[in-house]
Amino acid sequence: MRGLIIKAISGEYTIIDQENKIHVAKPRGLFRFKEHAPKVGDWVEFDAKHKVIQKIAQRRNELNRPVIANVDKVFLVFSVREPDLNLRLLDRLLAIIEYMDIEIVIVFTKLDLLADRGDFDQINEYYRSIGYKTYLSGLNAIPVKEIKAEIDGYISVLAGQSGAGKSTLLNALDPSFQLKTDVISRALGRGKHTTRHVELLRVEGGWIADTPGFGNVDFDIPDLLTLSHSFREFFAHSDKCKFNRCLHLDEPGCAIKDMVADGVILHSRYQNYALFYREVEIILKNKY
Ligand SMILES: Nc1nc2c(ncn2[C@@H]2O[C@H](COP(=O)(O)OP(=O)(O)OP(=O)(O)O)[C@@H](O)[C@H]2O)c(=O)[nH]1
Ligand SMILES: [Mg+2]
Ligand SMILES: [Zn+2]
Repeated sequence: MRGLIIKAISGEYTIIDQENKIHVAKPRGLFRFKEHAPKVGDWVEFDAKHKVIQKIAQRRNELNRPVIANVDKVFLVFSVREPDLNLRLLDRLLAIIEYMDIEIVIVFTKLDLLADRGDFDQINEYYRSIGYKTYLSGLNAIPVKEIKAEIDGYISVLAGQSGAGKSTLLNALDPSFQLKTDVISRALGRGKHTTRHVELLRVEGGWIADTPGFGNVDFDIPDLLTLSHSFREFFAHSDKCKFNRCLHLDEPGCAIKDMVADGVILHSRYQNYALFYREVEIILKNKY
């Protein structure tokens, strides 16, 4: 039988088959070892009678945080207040995901807590202008219909800081999820309600995984030119730089730096790039 793994808890996998029937199975042979273990999001061949997973289909991609395979779409959920809009984490996640062949959707939450929309509207417009899809959300104004349509037909994950409103968003899509939304108990860690396993939840004809929030993710980037290209708008205009492989730092005739100075490129984007550059430089130095 063929099915999709939707949950994994201590070596036991919940699989949904093509007739929407639920099975629980364990991996056998090689799959028992961690590096070969099946993951949530895996399409597998399994023996329903003996409850064993026999084969894992080739993966399209795999994430380590959360541990999940075959992700089509990532929803980057970022609050504009409480916690304040963290553009550094947003730019970091955008750069990391850029080359994974995963579609990116940004959801800005807690718009109701913004007294003055001016700066935020400009930021939102900027991310749209460089090609990211964004949705705005707030108390009693969650774009449920639009987000459902985004999930339909895909495997998606939510990512973003703790307290950004990820679980709140999912509960609005389907109140029966009853996901815990208390920031405090999350922050305290091992609270009794805190979900620690990854699980795909059904929304329309798609699947989405809630994840605990996080504040940082490391870069795993082969070289600095790749990092510079992972900033979409830098890549788009890099042919205007004087040097072919311009990294937009100290090189003369850099079109990107000119665009930052002219206010065409968001200053925070460039600042974050420069910061990540130094970080990746150190990672690469230690690696080779
Ligand atoms: N005012 C306002 N509060 C919101 C909004 N969305 C979520 N909240 C509140 O923000 C708090 C955190 O929301 P959660 O949904 O638990 O956040 P989370 O991203 O799932 O957090 P973690 O699970 O810790 O990663 C809760 O108290 C929510 O009620 C919003 O749009 N406006
Ligand atoms: Mg949550
Ligand atoms: Zn340049």
